[in-house]
Amino acid sequence: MSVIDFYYLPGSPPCIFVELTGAALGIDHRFRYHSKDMRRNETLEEDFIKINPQHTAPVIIDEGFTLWESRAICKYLVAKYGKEEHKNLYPADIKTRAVIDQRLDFDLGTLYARFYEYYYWQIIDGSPLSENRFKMVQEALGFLNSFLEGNKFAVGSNMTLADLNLAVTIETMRITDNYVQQYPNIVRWFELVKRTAPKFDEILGKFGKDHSEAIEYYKEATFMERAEQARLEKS
Ligand SMILES: N[C@@H](CCC(=O)N[C@@H](CS)C(=O)NCC(=O)O)C(=O)O
Repeated sequence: MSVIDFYYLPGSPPCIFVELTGAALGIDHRFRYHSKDMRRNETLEEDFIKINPQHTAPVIIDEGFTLWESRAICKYLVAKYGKEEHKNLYPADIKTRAVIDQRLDFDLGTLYARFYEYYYWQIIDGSPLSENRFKMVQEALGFLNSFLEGNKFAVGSNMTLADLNLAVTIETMRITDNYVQQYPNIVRWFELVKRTAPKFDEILGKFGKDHSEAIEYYKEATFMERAEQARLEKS
């Protein structure tokens, strides 16, 4: 049985999406985990930059094939390791697949992107939380709530990669400040994904703990302040 090298960052939403996909495919036991801790600037180390010049996690190396970007990784894992019973995660049907891609792109470019702009900048450079940015998050949540109207899952009646990806974003919002509660379709759907996705509670439980620890760490000094500190120590 071949191993899949999995470079991840504790408390990172895109890494958790890959982990959930691995569990849904029943291949998570193949993952050889390499933790890269941002708090120690480990993503900027030379060995990691050689693997991924963009220095982001997740990254997988599968039989010599290197890939980063969580959505690309998850599609690859389904294509390579999905058995018949896993095909619904990213089915071959062109239209179904196109709508799954739409939802994944919606998360990448709108839902998670807006949450990132709103929430993570306070950790990156100390910017205060902005009312206007929060409104953009609320608008995106409204979009998701409307996509779920009349749909069991994010795309039709089966759980797909779109559900795993979106559920990680929603969980990240839930553990930081639970304004998601105001969107009834999201609440109903999230509970269903939680019950359906293998190892959801176990994986997300660990994620919550790691995420909170990272947030606490950056409360003392922002990411940029710490990066500058590290740069001065090196010079
Ligand atoms: N769009 C990328 C985002 C990856 C990303 O930004 N990862 C962050 C952690 S959440 C990271 O590795 N940051 C460390 C760095 O940029 O050095 C994906 O979905 O994989």
